[in-house]
Amino acid sequence: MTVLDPQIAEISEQRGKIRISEIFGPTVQGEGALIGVPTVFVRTGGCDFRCSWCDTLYAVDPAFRADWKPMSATEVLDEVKRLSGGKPILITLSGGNPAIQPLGTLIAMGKQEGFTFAIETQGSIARDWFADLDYLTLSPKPPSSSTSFEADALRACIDAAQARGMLDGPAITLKFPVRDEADLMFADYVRNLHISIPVCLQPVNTTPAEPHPDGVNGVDIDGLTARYRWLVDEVAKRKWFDVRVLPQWHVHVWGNLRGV
Ligand code: MET
Repeated sequence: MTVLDPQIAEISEQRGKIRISEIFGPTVQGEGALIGVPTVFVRTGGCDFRCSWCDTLYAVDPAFRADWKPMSATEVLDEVKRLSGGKPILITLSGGNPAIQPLGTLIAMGKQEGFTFAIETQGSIARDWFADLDYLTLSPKPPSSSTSFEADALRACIDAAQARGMLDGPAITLKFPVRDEADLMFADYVRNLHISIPVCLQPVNTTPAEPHPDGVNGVDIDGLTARYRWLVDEVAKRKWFDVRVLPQWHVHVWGNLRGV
């Protein structure tokens, strides 16, 4: 009798499956170009980055790995349908870095049934299924995140999304979290590498893990509002009239609460 190594058994069982941290909604997208749009979030587990101010460590830190459930595309879509009452809705793929996961089948299956797809990713890993998305948010991480930026990887993401031509691919946005002057300079540098791509700037929630006594569910709302005002002043001063300055509206409404 051949006994299959349990680890190998687990790997072959999980092949093709998507590691899911959480699926929730319907709610609205709280930030970026699709702010306010009704959506169901599919949050995957695992990330190639570890940002200093990460607001979703439970989907990033391997310490939470046991909470990430391998699911097939059919299982994910069934759960989204259960939440949406069977009605097609925008599915927002986030993470972690969802680009790590095998999401091509889910996107193809969902589109056949009328669902639309957006993804939130840092732009470090390009996938050919980016071309099948409706919306691609690329969020390069600035110096305050303490991660390093690879211009070639970001370009590869844009090229993958536009592989069938610019007009056939997803609507792309560059979304920059900004904490300080150095982050602003970074955003300016990167946006100038891709001048045709619309830009959103948003203040960073710098204390996602340190509850603030007077805030909304632990968030320093006054601090965020002050950073938003600073960002508007900077954009005005620099005459960046082609960018959008947006809050992380979900943080103002729900704080760091999960599942909203
Ligand atoms: N990693 C993705 C991004 O950078 C998802 C949100 S960040 C936790 O946009």
